[in-house]
Amino acid sequence: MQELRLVLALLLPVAVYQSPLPTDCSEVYRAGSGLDGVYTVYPAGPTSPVQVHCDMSRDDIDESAEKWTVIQRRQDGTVNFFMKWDHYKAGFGSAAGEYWLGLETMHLLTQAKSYELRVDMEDFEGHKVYAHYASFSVGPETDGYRLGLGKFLKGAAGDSLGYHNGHKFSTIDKDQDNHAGNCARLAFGAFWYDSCFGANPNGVYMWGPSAPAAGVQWRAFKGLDYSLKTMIMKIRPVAS
Ligand SMILES: [Ca+2]
Repeated sequence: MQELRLVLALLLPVAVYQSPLPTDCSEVYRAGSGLDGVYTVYPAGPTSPVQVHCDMSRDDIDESAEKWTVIQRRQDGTVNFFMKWDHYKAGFGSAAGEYWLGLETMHLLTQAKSYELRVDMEDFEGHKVYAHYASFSVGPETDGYRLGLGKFLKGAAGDSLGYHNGHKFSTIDKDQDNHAGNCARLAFGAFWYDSCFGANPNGVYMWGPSAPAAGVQWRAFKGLDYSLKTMIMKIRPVAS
């Protein structure tokens, strides 16, 4: 009897039910957290926690129950985005402020579920617009973290990202673009450059009017000589 008790005591901790760890903000929301803010998610499993900003607000247009996971955010120039490949792969910045989630995490998320993308942006005069795309995925590193983008659905920002669809990611130290030169170096950023860009969300933060092709830019909204105040890329599961 004594022995049996011992065996039970040893087995008990293993038998405790473990609730599944959230992989994105939609799952955080379903687990009962309804406020905007920073949460820990586990796209690569229990040993690899990742901090993200969750936008739990109800979309004013759609009534989707799915919630947005922010994968990139610019808002005040406090984080240096002119970084090399390893940083863009792993992610950098702070989920409470400006950050890049990381290409590997984006790949893990978007290969596990189908996601859509919305890019929110604002200029220094207070004009807020967005661009909404039907799908968003990032391929494996072995294929250069290639961008898979669905069709432009709506948004007054206009479509400046479609030009980047199907291209590999490029950084100053890893040129995978279609330009004879190095787009990351020319645009002072890192992105899914073609030859080179319509949008440059990871460009240098410049507080408004900027030198052409260097700031935080979205061509169809403010042209290529204006650096935006905010740029936020966020994804959510496609409602099934
Ligand atoms: Ca090149």
